[in-house]
This record gives sequence, C-alpha cells and structure tokens, in this order.
Amino acid sequence: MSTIKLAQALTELRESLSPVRLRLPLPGSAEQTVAIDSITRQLDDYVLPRLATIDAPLLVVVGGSTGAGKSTVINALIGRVVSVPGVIRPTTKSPVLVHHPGDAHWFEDDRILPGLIRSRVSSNDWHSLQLVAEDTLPQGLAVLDSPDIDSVVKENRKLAGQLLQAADLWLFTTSAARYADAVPWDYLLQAAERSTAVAVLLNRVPPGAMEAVPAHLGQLMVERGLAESPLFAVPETETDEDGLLPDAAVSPIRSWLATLAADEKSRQRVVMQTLDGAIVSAATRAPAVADAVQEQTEALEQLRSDAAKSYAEAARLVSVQSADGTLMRGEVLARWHEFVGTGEFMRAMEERLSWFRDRVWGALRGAPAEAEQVKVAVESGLEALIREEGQSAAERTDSAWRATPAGRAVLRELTSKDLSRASADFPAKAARAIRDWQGDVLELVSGEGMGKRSRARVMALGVNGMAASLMVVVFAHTGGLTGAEVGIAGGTTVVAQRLLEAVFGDDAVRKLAEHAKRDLDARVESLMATELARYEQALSGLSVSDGSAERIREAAEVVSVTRLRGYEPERSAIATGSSRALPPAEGTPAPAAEVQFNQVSNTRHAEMVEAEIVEEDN
Ligand SMILES: Nc1nc2c(ncn2[C@@H]2O[C@H](COP(=O)(O)OP(=O)(O)OP(=O)(O)O)[C@@H](O)[C@H]2O)c(=O)[nH]1
Ligand SMILES: [Mg+2]
Repeated sequence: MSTIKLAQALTELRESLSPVRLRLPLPGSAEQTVAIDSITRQLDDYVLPRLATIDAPLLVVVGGSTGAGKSTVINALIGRVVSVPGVIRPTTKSPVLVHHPGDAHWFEDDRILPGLIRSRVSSNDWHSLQLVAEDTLPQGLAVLDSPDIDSVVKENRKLAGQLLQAADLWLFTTSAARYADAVPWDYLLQAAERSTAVAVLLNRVPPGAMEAVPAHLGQLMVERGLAESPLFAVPETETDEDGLLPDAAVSPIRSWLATLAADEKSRQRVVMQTLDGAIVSAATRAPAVADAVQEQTEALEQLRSDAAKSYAEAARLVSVQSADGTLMRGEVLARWHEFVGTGEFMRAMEERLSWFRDRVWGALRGAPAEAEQVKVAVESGLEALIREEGQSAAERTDSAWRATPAGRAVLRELTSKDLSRASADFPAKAARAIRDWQGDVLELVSGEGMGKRSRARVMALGVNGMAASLMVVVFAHTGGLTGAEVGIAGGTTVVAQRLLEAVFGDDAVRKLAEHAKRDLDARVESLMATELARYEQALSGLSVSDGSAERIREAAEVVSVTRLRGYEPERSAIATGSSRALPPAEGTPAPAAEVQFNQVSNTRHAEMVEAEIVEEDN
C-alpha cells in the first residue's frame, strides 16, 4: 500500500481546492463553498495527518445534541469529572481530549486539528483544545468531548462538525427523548454515506422503555445504513453529587472501547474504515466543486461577452451610420447646402464639369465661416449618434446582466455605480474624440494638398472647406453606395466628392475617405472600449484562476485511482462483512442490525445494566 502516493494525491487535491473562491452567488455555489471548506478541513484535520501517522491512538469523538449527556458519559467512562456537565444549554464549548499519558505526544503537537490551540486547563474558547492525561484510559485510545452539533451557538455547531470530521470513531450520543430529532440524523446519515465508523449511545432511557426505544432506534439505524453500528442503551439513573453516573451505566461501552484499543487489528480496521470513507468522500465530492468552478467561469465569461458584444455592436452601429448617409440629414445637410449652395450645382455638375468647378471654387472661396458651420454641425451630429449608441450599449448590457442570477448579483454589489447608463463623462469624451478626428481630417487634407498639383487649389479653397468636404464624403460615400445612390441619399453631397476629385484626383479621394473613416471607427471603438472597461472592472476579482476546475477534477481522479491501487487489499477485509470494522466485545449489545431481529440480547443487556445499578444502590 502506497500511503505516500496517496498522501501526495490528497495533498494535490487539497492544494487544488485551497485557492478556490466561488464569488458569484450562482444556484448551488453556496453549497459547494461549504463542500470546499468541509473537504479541505477534513483533509487537514484528519485524512492527511492520519495517513502520515497510521499508528496514532484511535480518536473517539463523543458528539450529539446538547443535553444528551456527552460530558456526563465521558466523565463516567473516566471515573472522574474531566469535562464539566451542566444544566445550562449548551454547556460544553471548548473540546476536551482525554488520552493516556503515554500518548500525550500524539496530541500535543498540531498533527490533528491544527487550528486548535492546545491547553492543559479548561476554557470556554472555541479555538482551544484542552488535553487531559488519564492513566485509567488504555493506551492507544483517546476520547474527545465535543460541543453540541445542533447548537443555538453557531461556533459550537461549527466546531462540533469539525471535531466529528477529525474522529476515527464517532460515539454518537442521543437521548430517549430526542433520538428521532432531525439534525442528529443528518449527521448519522452523513456518517453512513461516508462509511465513518459509528457507535450510537442512547442515553437516559426510562426503565419502562428499555425494550421499545432501543429497538426502535436500532430499526431507524438499519433503515439508514447503520446496521453494522453498535448501539448502547444507557438507562436513566441518578447522578451522584459530582454529577457522575454509576459506573455500571457505562461499563459495557468502556469494555467495548478497551477491547477495540487493545486489539491492534480491530483498531486499524476502524481507522481504515473511517479514513478510507473520508478519502472516498473527498474524491467523490470534488468533481461537483469543479463543476461549480466551471459554472462560475462560464457565468463570468457570459457576462463579459454580453458586455463586449453590446459595445462592439455600438461601435458597429456608429460605423454604419457614419457611412450610410444617416448623418447627412438635418443640420449637417443644411450647413453643407449653405456651404456649397443649392441645386444649381447639381445640374451644372451633370452638364458641364468645368463650369461647375469654376462655380464651386468661386462659391467656396472666401467662405470659411460656412465651412466652420459644417464642422460644428458634423460635431454635434456625430456626437448625438455616438452618445445614443453608447447609452443603448449600457442599457443592453444592463438588461442582459439582469437576466441572469450572476449578473444581478454583480449589479447588486455595485451600489455606487449605475451601469445601466453611459458614464457621466462619456459625452465629454465623445466630443473630444470627434474634435480630435476632425483635427486629423484637417491634417489629412492639408498633407495631401502639399502635392505640387493640388497645393494651389487647396490654398484657394481653404483647408477647412476641403476637410468639411472629406467628412461629407465619409458620411455619404464610403458605405458602399454608388455615386447615384449618394446623390439620392445626400442630395448635393455628391458635390463634395466631385470637388475633392477635382483637387486630388479620384484615387486619392478614395484613399483619403477610407483613411478618415478608419480613423473615425478606431476612435469610436476606443471610446466604447473605455465604457466597456467599467463592466470588466465590475467583474474583476470575481474570477477563479484559470484551469482550476480541470486541476480539481484531475486531482480527484488521481486520488481515486491511487486509492484503488493502494488500498485494495485493506478495503476487501472491510467490505466483505466477514469481519466488521467494529467488532462486538463481550458483554456489549449487538449492532443495530441485530437489535431489530434479536431484541432479547439488547433487552438482556439493559436488564443486566439495571441489575448492576440496583446492586450498587444497595
Ligand atoms: N439523572 C441523569 N442526568 C443526566 C444523565 N445524563 C446527563 N444528565 C444530566 O443532563 C444534563 C446535561 O448533561 P451534559 O453531560 O452536560 O450534556 P452534554 O451532552 O455534554 O451537553 P452539552 O455540553 O451542552 O452539549 C446534566 O445536568 C447532566 O447531569 C443521566 O443519565 N441521568
Ligand atoms: Mg457537554
């Protein structure tokens, strides 16, 4: 059996889980967060240390509801008060671990339950573990008194769960009044599911109920997968002035535990049963954690892509509308008309190009104020378009996010920001981007106009007029429309085209227009990217690191495979049922399974205990 390889595989599983935080409240993620905590804790508190020190004493954790008599039973087992019982519920807060003095070294360091601070005095602190050396306890056996599992005190509940996960054997204590309560059964079912070694102690059974109640509890145990677990029934008796039960009440449990501790093989089998159950449980629960991690990643990816798509769409719509004539309406068109004059030009252009050129140039010369007006109109038209699309993208992203639980959760967290609207400085940024673009267009035409041929004409027309013309060409001409269509779409906008062609030549105009359009698109895209960054910011810090899900899945798989290879012989001894992990000891009741069919033995046992008590009383 290769415990080293198994320990390595389990350590890798532990490490694959430790950085995982499921930050998006998706359905089931809270459950998986609990699972991560529970698996890592059990690996740290029990599995890894147990695997490394397979010879350490058997740790029996006495768990159960408050008032069930856990502390009382431990005191009776030891024969003196080691854990103070009480009438105030819950009583025990700080766990007490009783061990043989020769076993002290197994518990004084932080081999198991590394989160608890060792102490030799009693305390009420949930972070401390009181160690009590007791030489009446057999070597190789340690008993731990735990707080209540279903406490009103949250820390008690948490600690009790943690302690039970660190146990080799649960001595689950309940009372005749409460043995059918739900919470204890949740624990017992969990134990059955994970093949944790369990013995059940039914305390405070009224004398008249010694037959019916243990039999009923035994039946419940059989039905819930605990047929192999021994069931001890302790009849209701008086405690002495120290709160101690008569010795006879617990002597069957004591002798059973002593037998277990004395027999190396039985002890090993109990350890192996619980240990292996815990390993299997970790390996089988981990894939669901991996699924949850993957769901987180996918949900985040979805949110990211919803936002990215919305803004890509915004940039695309601006790109289309700044090229299909949409902008050549209203103000821009009116100002352009003012700049170039009206229908005259159109007709003239069609008929006599040279005459047209003369007229156009004549009209343009000395009209810088009108060119400036075109520029202003373009500015506000383009700004309105970009603002509208920026706002629509915010609304689209917001509603896409609101449609998923993950998105709603992210938006809920962002109390200080409203992501359903474009950011407050978006209009200002858009205006700046447009002005910058217009600056570029101006540079573009003046750069092109430096050529020998065109220089004089550009000078004559004025750079501003040329720039305005190029913008008009961009808005009306580069969307794949033909000259005729442009004529229909933009009316006199075709004048801009002809004008520029006359100055720079056809080819150059096409290139200039393409360049200017590309430049505009790039500026709009980066504007939208700044807006998109707000959503990416909202998601930052929520992701689980790349490959986490795969790593967990693989680690769990390696644990399963290594366990099967290394544990096969050991397991078959447990699984065959030929030798139960928990052996019956002389003078103890039958396991739960037999209680149901052989109540006599249990009744006999109860009678025997009662008889001894009566004797003691006399
Ligand atoms: N007469 C009698 N009293 C008992 C018996 N078992 C427990 N008690 C009393 O019931 C009360 C609760 O017992 P504890 O031992 O403190 O119970 P516990 O399970 O440790 O409870 P928490 O520490 O709160 O989780 C105490 O007053 C005990 O003296 C019993 O068998 N007979
Ligand atoms: Mg107690």
